[in-house]
Amino acid sequence: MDKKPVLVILAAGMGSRYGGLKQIDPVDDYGNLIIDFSIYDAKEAGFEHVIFIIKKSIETEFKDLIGDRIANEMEVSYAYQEIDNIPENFIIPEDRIKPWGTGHALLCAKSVINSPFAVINADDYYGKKAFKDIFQALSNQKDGEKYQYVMAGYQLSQTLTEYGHVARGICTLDDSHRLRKIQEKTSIEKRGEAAAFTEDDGRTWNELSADTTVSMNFWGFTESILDELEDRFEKFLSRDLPANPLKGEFFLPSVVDELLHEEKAEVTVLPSFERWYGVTYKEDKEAVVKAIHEMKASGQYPEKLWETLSDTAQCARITDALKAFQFTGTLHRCERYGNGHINDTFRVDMIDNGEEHSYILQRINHEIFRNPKTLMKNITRVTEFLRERILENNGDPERETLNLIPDKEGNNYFIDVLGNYWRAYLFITDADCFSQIEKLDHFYESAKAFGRFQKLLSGFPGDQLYETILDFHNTPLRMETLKKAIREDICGRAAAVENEIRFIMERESQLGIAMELLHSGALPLRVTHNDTKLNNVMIDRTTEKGICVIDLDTVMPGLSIFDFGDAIRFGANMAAEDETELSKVSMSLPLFELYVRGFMEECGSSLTTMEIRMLPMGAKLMTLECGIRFLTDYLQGDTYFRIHRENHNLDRTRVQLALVKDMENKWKCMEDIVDNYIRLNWE
Ligand code: ADP
Ligand code: GN1
Ligand code: MG
Repeated sequence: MDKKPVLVILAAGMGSRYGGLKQIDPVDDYGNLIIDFSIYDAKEAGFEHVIFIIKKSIETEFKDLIGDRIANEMEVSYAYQEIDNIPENFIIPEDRIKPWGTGHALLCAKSVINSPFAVINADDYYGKKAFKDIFQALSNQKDGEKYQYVMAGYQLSQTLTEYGHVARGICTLDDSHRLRKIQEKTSIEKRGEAAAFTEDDGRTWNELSADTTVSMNFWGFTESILDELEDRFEKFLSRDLPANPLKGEFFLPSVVDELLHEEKAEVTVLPSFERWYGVTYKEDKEAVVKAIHEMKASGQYPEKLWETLSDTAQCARITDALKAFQFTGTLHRCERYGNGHINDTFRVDMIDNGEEHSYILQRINHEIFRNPKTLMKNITRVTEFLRERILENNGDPERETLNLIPDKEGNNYFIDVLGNYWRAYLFITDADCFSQIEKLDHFYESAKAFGRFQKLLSGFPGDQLYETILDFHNTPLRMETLKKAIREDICGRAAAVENEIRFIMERESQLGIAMELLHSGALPLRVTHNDTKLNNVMIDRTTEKGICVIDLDTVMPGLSIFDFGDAIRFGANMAAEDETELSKVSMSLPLFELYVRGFMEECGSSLTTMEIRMLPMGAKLMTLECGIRFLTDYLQGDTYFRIHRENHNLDRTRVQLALVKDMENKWKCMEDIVDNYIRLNWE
């Protein structure tokens, strides 16, 4: 049986003060909450298992925002505090909504606790020392004649706020640091260096000295407390509740106090002189953020805290972003959207006078796009240019190109307090994005859309575009990065991917073909999309035409064969980009032919014969390059492409390489398709 001390976190009331967990403000630039710092300290002190006590109603949100991320670091279990979780012979008073209190919360975790355990509140910052002391005490403690418990004792002056009153457990100690009694005072105010409390709404005040020991609800118990809680909760329900049926609470410290009076328990107080931090009042937040910042600067915490930072944590400021943009109406729904590997994308639905207005809200991945402001300049220019062309062709610019929504200050992006960049677009309704071909025609239509995109942008001055990612499709350079990742092998994964590395190395001499033709002038530099996956084009549900090319982050000077090639890599593959059954991977020649036709019909007349002849090579190079990039990311610890499972980037690599192999087998046919097309249509 697990007898190592575990950490129990009272989190059932978390977020209730803010109207939801997502509204809790992070306390650093990485979206971490106070609870993250407590868990970090607990892990450092030796705890390996956390039990969260939460309400069922917040379960999904809790796991999303906190639990799943912590599960990467510690063993995580859950217990649920519900108001109807009371002994059978009792009836919940009518109109009772208030939970039954901290004693009841802990009781709800009885079945999952089977070792000594520490208890903390989710919202309080306790400091490293308290975790170390409590863990050590629990590791050595056993009940004797009396139950042996511990408590972290804080100095009252270290736990007050400037901004209002607080509730604290006032402790009386004996000479050997044992707790004699603990009394909850709910209205304590700071008075200079000391404090005072009132129990009659401020008519009279009783002074408290600065060094009074107080409890912040950080306890260390043996399992014995759980039986005591069970027993006493029944007594509370029958004896105390009738006097206050709607508000009466069963408090953990009161139970400890009773046990002390009955001389059943001994509580050793472990003194902490550290400062407590919490956000009782919104004005407290600034001090917490500052303290965390300073503790990071002095090396007490690493910058990022956790290695794996959840997307949700990164997006913790979405509420600010939602308020920042000029959306019409009031918020109805906001949820994660799409299958992009790079940005955090949300669909936002607003309601105005019964009418729905939908938008796409994106947090730009600024780790990848290092200069989001210039990126947004590109997108603004490109969409304005396309808008004019679409109007000239009597099209509908609201559906045929992306439409940026400005923020309330008129900017095309919004920067939140964590330094995240957000942008918003009109949501293109009644259209779909496909991750795999469902209908042949859709692929043809996507080819036409990307071909048209290329043609429409042919008049766009390429020198006005910033390179949002340098050397994006410089395949030989991508190869150098892979070699570096193999040499450094920071995750120790290289040995296991020898076959994949060999496959790529065997083709190294081919990687520079396109770059050489560019440098010799044989292939012209154009304005291209550079990320022509099928799911970066929207297909109209009614007309089934490729209506709008999206994901404009990489619109830059580039090669037309790359736009063609990347689309083949993704859309002409009979398997998904991350298929694990490699026998399903194959490049469909009919799909290849279809794409050649659609692409050429739209932009063929503006391509040179050399460009057209090199289309198959574009497909092969883009597939190899993508395999190189996925493998590099796998070796470097999956920091670039968003992954959804273990070895995801390795699975993606293997698909790309299998596809390259299949293209090599079909090479002659691919060239024939293109040659035939030239012969029939151009000669
Ligand atoms: P990423 O760079 O992460 O791929 P995208 O800009 O491609 O981000 O957006 C991700 C997904 O969001 C797209 O594949 C598409 O499904 C959806 N999406 C993006 N923009 C729009 C839009 N304006 N209207 C409807 N859906 C969109
Ligand atoms: C990324 O952003 P998204 O998911 O459409 C990547 C492409 C890769 C593709 C592989 C900016 O595209 O270059 O080919 O994943 N985009 C960026 O699926 O790196
Ligand atoms: Mg995309």
